[in-house]
Amino acid sequence: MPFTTRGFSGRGGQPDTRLPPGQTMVDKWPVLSAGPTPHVDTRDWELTVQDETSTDHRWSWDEFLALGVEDITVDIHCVTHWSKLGMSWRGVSLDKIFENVASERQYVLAHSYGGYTTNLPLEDLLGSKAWIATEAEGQPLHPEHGGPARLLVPHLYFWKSAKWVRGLTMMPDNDPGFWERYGYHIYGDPWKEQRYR
Ligand SMILES: Nc1nc2c(c(=O)[nH]1)N[C@H]1C(S)=C(S)[C@@H](COP(=O)(O)O)O[C@H]1N2
Ligand SMILES: [Mo]
Repeated sequence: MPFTTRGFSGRGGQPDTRLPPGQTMVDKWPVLSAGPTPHVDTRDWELTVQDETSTDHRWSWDEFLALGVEDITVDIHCVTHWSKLGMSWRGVSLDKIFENVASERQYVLAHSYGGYTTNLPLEDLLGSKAWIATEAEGQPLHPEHGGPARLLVPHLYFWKSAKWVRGLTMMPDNDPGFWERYGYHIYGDPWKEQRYR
């Protein structure tokens, strides 16, 4: 058994019932990046949401933090079979971001500094299920882990949690992002083992 009997403070009960099929627990936090780590200064950082209007929604770093940060404890599951349970994070809920966005479009393409993209249904970003995280385990997010800010969508495989996020584009269709075009599952539910197509 890969589990230990230490306490876990996150949602959803005991570690064994919190580990999706085919996953193994890790203590160390692996780094998985498809390319080099972009180094983005918070003075230059900007988040944009692009919808069907011609005007983008934009937040500077300070404007973004002023939306309100919250602390959450969640489990994360990587498609390469590791899970890290009970991670503490700080970030801005996507509900706050989308409060001021009125779009008819039901899908989102998240894009990152460095060019990475991933697609998600809008409803998976709303309802206190997803954040743009700025801290993990009590520390500002290390650049390798997506600092200064990354998407955090813990109920889907971790490739959906775009590191170095810089924008969200509203899409009428569920167009695939970077890994999805290479054969990763279009949705990526770890409890249904939606790893590859
Ligand atoms: N911008 C960007 N985001 C990314 C990736 C990437 O290569 N680039 N990799 C994804 C994958 S496959 C995983 S498992 C997680 C890894 O995050 P970590 O390096 O903080 O563990 O980031 C996801 N987000
Ligand atoms: Mo991954």
